[in-house]
Amino acid sequence: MDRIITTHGLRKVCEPTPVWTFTTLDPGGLSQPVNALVPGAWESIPGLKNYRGRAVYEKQLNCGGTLRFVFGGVSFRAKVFLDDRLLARHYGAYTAFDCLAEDVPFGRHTLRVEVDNLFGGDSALHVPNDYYSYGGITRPVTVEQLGSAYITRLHVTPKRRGRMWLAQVEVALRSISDEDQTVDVELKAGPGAVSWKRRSLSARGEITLTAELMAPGVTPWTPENPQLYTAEAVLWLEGEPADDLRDRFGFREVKAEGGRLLLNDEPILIKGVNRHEEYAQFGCAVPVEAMVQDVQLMKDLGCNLVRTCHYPNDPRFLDLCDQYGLMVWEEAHARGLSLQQMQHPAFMEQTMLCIDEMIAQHRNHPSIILWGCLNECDDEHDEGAAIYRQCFRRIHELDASRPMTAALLGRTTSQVLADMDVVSMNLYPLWYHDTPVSDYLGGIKTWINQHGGAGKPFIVSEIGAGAIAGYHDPFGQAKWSEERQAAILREQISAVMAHPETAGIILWQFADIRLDDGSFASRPKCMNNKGLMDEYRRPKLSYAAVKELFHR
Ligand code: ADA
Repeated sequence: MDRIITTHGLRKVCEPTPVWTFTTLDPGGLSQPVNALVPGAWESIPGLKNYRGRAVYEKQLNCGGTLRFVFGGVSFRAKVFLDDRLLARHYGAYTAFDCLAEDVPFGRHTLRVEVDNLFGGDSALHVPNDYYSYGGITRPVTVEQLGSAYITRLHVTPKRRGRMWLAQVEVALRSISDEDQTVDVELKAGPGAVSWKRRSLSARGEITLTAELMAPGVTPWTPENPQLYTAEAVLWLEGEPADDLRDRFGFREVKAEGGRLLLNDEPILIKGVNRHEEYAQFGCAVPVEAMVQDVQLMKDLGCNLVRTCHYPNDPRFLDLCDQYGLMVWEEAHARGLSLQQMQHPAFMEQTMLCIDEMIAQHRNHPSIILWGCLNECDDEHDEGAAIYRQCFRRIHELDASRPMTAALLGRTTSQVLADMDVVSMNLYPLWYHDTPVSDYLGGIKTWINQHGGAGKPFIVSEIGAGAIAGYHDPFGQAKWSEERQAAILREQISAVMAHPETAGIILWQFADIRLDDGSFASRPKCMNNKGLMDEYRRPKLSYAAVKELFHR
């Protein structure tokens, strides 16, 4: 299923069985249809490791009535058809989308999804990059059966007033009937409850109900004690419970104040890793078992935060972070785009869509303490800086309850420091250049303070070094050896932790990741090899070095 929690007790939800018929349409594909796993990346199918093109997934379903199809993630363009009727189109691999099919006669129907992962054309965010843009239906698909109205959204925002916790709740309903209806809604959120009686829901209309609930006696969510609560909304039609939606949330407050990041008013020092959602033979369709293991490995390393570089993650991973007490910096999709790439005609629309979907879909997760966007894009020209500001504004408009940030390229040219809640920079001393870490960090921080970043928390959002797993130099001198990587990480971590003005460090990166073949000349094995582990999570020497320093 699409979550590790139950989101509906009343609404009928099923997951189609996992084997779909799969046909490639372009050269380099397969000569005939095969069985393929959903969710799955097609690169896992023998012969398709490098397939970039179009493909069709088909599934026979026995269904009828009013159906809602929810796609957790399709990489990276999708067109959804039910019996040849186009229901939806979506761009972007890393957020969910849904579509409705009304009055479907009960019987056998074909769900067809046309998918492609072709670069170029309208694609502004998925471009050849320092990670791989996979192909396929890569996150779970669910099919829901709806009545004449349903709950589209349930958001809970924890608030603190003095010593008292409150839950601000928002429930949205949509009618899928041609007649006006009168509805009742009941909502519970932790210890609080509210009900709305006899509300009018016009034909095909939508309403949003809001309330502020007191939450006496609750235990706040912290990484050490990740206490979670359930919120549940029930929609009543004609005196009968007709639909429901549940989610989990936590009571916690995040603030950026006086140069520090505060969680429930306590300063936090971030010790984190950057994790790409990817696992050796499964590509970006990471099985939940491997997600659990990743979270356990991060806890073992002594991490308190994971950054979902460079896109929103599978909600099952976020559920696990909520539950295990791992804080999250969740980031909208975009990595290293030049001004010209940011001026692609589709860039703004695709970026805003990703921000909107990420926040709407993930905002209840208490583990998310920071929203991020636009990793290392153009922030030094007026036009690029203006785009950063638009994204920051959009994030704040949608959710002002968390600080926002962006991992900037570590250079002294940024124009957006004054616009961010938290200043973050990616720095690679001792890897891409040999400046001693503390000199480099000191210089950058002084510049930040003089250019709009003074008084804001400062995070080193990436730092690290490469190593080819299994390549050794007992003297620790050879570039790409495990020994040298471990030695560099020791120096980097010690210097950042010793700097009085840093709110934390996020290492690049958790595990090695795959790249396009185009990277062969600069990235050995066509991988980004700066992982503390290889792509199968086999630890390099740096794992133990980081573990020791992070547990101090
Ligand atoms: C950047 C970028 C990462 C990765 C890293 C590296 O900081 O944000 O995606 O490419 O550099 O390995 O050089």
